[in-house]
Amino acid sequence: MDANLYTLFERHVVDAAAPCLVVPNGPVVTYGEIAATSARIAHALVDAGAKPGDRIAVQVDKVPAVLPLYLAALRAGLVYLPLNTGYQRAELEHFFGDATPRVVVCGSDRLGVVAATARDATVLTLDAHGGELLDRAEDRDTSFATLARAPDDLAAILYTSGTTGRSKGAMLTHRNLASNALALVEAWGFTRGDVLLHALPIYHVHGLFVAIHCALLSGSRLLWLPKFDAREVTALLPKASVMMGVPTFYTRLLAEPSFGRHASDPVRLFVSGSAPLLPETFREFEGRTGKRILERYGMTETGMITSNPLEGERLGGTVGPPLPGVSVRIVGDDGAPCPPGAIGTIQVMGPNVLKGYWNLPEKTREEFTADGWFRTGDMGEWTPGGYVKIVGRAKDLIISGGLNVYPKEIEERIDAIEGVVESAVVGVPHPDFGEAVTAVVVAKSGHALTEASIIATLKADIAGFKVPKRVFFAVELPRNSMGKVTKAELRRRFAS
Ligand code: MCA
Ligand code: AMP
Repeated sequence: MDANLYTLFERHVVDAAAPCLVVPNGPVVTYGEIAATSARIAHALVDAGAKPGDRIAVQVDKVPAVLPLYLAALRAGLVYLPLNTGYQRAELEHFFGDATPRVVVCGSDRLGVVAATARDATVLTLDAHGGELLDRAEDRDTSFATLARAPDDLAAILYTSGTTGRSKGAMLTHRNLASNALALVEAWGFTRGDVLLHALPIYHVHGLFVAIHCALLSGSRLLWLPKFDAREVTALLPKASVMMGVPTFYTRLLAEPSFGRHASDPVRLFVSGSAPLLPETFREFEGRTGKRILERYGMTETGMITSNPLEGERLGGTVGPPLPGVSVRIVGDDGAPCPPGAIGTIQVMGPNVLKGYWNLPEKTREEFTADGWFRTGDMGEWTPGGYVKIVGRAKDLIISGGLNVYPKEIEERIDAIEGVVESAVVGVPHPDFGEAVTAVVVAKSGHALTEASIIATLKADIAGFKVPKRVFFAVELPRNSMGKVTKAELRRRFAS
């Protein structure tokens, strides 16, 4: 049987005239129109030379046409490779060099840098008002024979940064995405009547797969916002029934004076994930709205792993039990399963777990145990009731506003700046982003470096969210007896 994820979506469309994507004060796009546009775009991509299995990289603003573009890629059997719009030249060079996309779709403001970095690809523009991709698609047929795919064929590659400082491409199959989407629709009770307020970016698992797939598989509608703005979201929430967000969305809503029961009462479900939701945010939100945020836990490599329940008790500070079909184990240093209350590393197995890392068979082997479990790099424990509680990370990772930053990548860039002896990058608590990327730099004597000059140098090369919010200078970095920089000490020292 055809395992193409698009075929699964198509099977769930009961009313082609029903709205699928609604832009406030803008167009309403029906399921039928999305299908027709995706067919036209699929023809245009095939004409551009894209063959099944080819990668199509997409670095565009959150314009409505991204949705049919994503579906067109699935229909044509291509491998969708979404890229954060903040990525700069150095990052793009790595992604394009590694994934060798056949087609790159980008905003016209990015055309110069994309054309210079994706040399062997056909580059097509896509903006709010059109672009070459839509020009080429315009007169094409509104039907397209979706290519049959096997369950293990790739649907997407999502780059995720790593401890080595180099991003690696997580290969996600049609089975990975379909199994997770079906589990979430069931677990979160999505039905045709739902309206999902969508303010997340569409180049990560959260906004692209978790949110969009829930809507497409339930025939519900997406209330499509280009980005999160607390006041606008407060005004629109009465029109929605579900909102998904990172913890920063919730802290910003709580800081918004107009946010209260008028906004939250019509919403049946608030979901949070991608970063830890502080217990005080969970409590404050319940106090203000009478509703408990449903926190879930996931990874790019695995999709969603656990979720607090829709019915039943949602516990702040926990991420709930494993989703149906997903197995989780928490193991100690000796590899033995931990009893409730004992901390260990979290491992996952199931149809949701990635096929491997693109071009990195060795890395793929490392991240799986001998008996086939995927190592998340997160530390956790079971509650007596079978919920997972995440207590920390074994990996040296900073999560800022739901976006991952690996210190090593930033340290390498800072160390390459003239006048720097060495550096250490840590995450310190931040009221808005949860954690803030913070650098501590040891400079050569007589250097002319300043905090502003280091930040400016980094901004030219890498995405803004990775650039340290603060840079401090130190005479030396604290080290333990093994000579390793003691980051815990730096975090303590610079926490305030
Ligand atoms: C933007 N900036 C940030 C961040 N976002 N700095 C640190 N951390 C961030 N997350 C910087 C920009 O570079 C810019 O810097 C300045 O802030 C303003 O940019 P702007 O775009 O206006 O920011 P914003 O609109 O306030 O965005 C903050 C945000 C956004 C709403 C929290 O980052 C966001 O939507 N985050 C969600 C990320 C997400 O979807 N994560 C899911 C990953 P300057 O002014 O200096 O240029 S998937 C995942 O993690 C797994 C699978 C899971 O479980 O979901
Ligand atoms: P990413 O690589 O962007 O997919 O981020 C995945 C990582 O985000 C996980 O390994 C966790 O460290 C973190 N994460 C996701 N959801 C949660 C959550 N609800 N609580 C704590 N950490 C989370």
